[in-house]
Amino acid sequence: MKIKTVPTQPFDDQKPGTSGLRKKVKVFQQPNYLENFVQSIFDSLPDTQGACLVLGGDGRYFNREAIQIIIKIAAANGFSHLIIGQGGLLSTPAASHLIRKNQASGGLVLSASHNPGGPDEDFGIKYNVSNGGPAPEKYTDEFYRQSKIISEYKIAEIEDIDLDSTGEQQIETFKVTIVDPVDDYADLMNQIFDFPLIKKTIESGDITLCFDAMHAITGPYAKRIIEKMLGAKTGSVINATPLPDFGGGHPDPNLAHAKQLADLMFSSDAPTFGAASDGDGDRNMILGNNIFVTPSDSLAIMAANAQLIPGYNRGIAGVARSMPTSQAVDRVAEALDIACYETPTGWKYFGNLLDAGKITLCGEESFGTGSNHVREKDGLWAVLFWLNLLAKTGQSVSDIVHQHWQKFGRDIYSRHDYEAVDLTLANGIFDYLREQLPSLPGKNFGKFTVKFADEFSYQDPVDGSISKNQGIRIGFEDGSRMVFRLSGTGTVGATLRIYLEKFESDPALQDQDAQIALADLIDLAEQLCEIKKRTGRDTPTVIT
Ligand code: VG1
Ligand code: CO
Repeated sequence: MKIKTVPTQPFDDQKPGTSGLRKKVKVFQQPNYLENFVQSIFDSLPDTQGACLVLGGDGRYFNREAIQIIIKIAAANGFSHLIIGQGGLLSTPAASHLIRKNQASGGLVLSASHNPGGPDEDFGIKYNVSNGGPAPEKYTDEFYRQSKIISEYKIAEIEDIDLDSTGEQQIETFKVTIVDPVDDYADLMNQIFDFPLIKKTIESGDITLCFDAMHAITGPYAKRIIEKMLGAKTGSVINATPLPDFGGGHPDPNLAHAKQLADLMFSSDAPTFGAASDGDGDRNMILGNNIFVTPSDSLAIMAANAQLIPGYNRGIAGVARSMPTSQAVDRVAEALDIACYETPTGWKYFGNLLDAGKITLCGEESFGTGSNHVREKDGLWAVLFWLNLLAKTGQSVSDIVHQHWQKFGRDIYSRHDYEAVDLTLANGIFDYLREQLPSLPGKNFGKFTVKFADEFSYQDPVDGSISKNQGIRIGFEDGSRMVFRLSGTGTVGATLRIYLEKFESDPALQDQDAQIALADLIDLAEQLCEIKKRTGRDTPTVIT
C-alpha cells in the first residue's frame, strides 16, 4: 500500500468540546482540516499499529466523504482492521456497543448530534476509547495539543471503499468489515428487555405508539426493533429515513423541535406512548397521552423501577447524574440506599463510574439516559425501557409519573437556553455572576435564602482527576436551585443555559405548569445574571 506524507499547518480551533469537535461543514471542508484533526487523534494514541477501529456516523451531510478520508488516514497510520456501519451509518450507542463487542481499540463517531445538518450547518467528530465511551479529558486535551503542533499527516493512496455492501474487503494486510448497523444493537436490546411481553402488549392494542426519528439515525433502528421485532403497526415510526439535512429541522428531541410528535401527543388522537431521538441516536424524549416526562424525572423513574426490567432485575449498584440534572434521582437513590454521583455535564464523566461498577444507571437533563450496557447515552434503550415498564405494570405513562411524584415529591424543572449570544456579552455575564458568588450565601431574595453559591468542580472518584469550572450553582434553603453554564457543543457565538429547579412535596401542588411554578425563580435568575438586560432579548431561544 502506497502511503503519502502530506505537509500541513496547524489550525488553532480544534479544541474538542462537551462531545467532540463540532464546527460548520464549511470549516471541516477546508483543505486539511479534517485530516489534521484525525491525524492529531492518531498521534495521541499509544499504539495504532495493528489496531481495530470502529467507524460510522449519523448520516449527516459530509458523512460519506469524511469516512473515505478517515479510512485512508487510518490505513496509513497502521490500523489493520476497520469496522464500519453499512452506508457509513452508526448511531452513537451502536458504535459504543460495536467497540465493546469487538474489543476494538476505539472508534470515531461522525456527528454533531442534535445540531442541524446540511452544507451550511454542522458536522462533528468524536473519538471513543476502548470501553466504548467518549474519550476522557486527558485524551481530548492531548488531541488539542497535537492539533496545535501538527506538521504532517499520513494518507494511504487506495481506492474508495464500497460502504454499501456488507462483508469484508481486504487491501494487503488492511481489512475493512462493513456491518449491518442495526443487527448487533438489536440483539443487545433483546437481551436487556422483555421483547415477548412488549410485543404482546403492543399487539393487543394496550400500548399504541408513535416514535419520531426526526429524519436522523434512529429511523432504521426503530423500524427494525419497534415495528418489525415488537410488532408495532407500520407507520408507528415517523420521519424514519435518515436525510443529510434531517429534513431541514433540528434533530433535537424536545417539545420545541419534535413538534409533529408533541402536537400529536397533546391531541385527542394521542397514542398511549410517544418518543423521539436525536441526530445520532443517543438522546430520547418520552411522552404519554397528554403528558411530557422531563428527562430528569425519567431517570428517577427508571432507577425506582429498574428491578421490573429483566436486564436490571438484580437491582442497581448506584446512579449518577450530571450536575444541572434535577435532584429527583437523588431521592430514589436515598430510598434504595445506593450511591448517587454528581458529575459535570457530558457523558465522558460517567465512564469511570460505569467501568468500576459504582453505577448502573445514569443520565442528564438534556434528554440523555443510559446504563452499563454501553458507554454512551442511548435513546432507543430509554424508549424500550419505558415500553417494558408500561407492559409490565399495565399502567399509563401519566399514572407512573404521578405515582412517582406522590411517593418521592416532584422536582419541578426547566432549562432556558439563550443561543448565539455575543461572546463578549456572555463572558461579561459570567464575570458578573462570579463577582457575586462570595457575597451570596445567607442573602435573602424574597422567600429565597441562598444556602450555597459556587463554581462546580469535580474530582473523579476512580482516577482522582479534577475538572474545574463546570458551571455556576446557586442553591437555596428550600432546596431550590439554579445553575448557569455555557454550552460546549454550539458552533455560533455562545449558548447560555440556565437550569431551574424547585422541589414540591405536596401532591395537590405537583400538577402545575413548570414555567408558572418556577416564575419567581426565573425572575431571580434574571436579577442575578442580567441576560435579558445585557443582550436586549426578552425570551430564551428554547425552553425545555
Ligand atoms: C449538551 C448537553 C449535554 C450533552 C451534550 C452532548 O452539551 O447539555 O448534557 O452531554 O450536549 O449531547 P452542552 O455543553 O451544549 O450543554 V449530544 O446528544 O450532542 O452527543
Ligand atoms: Co446526541
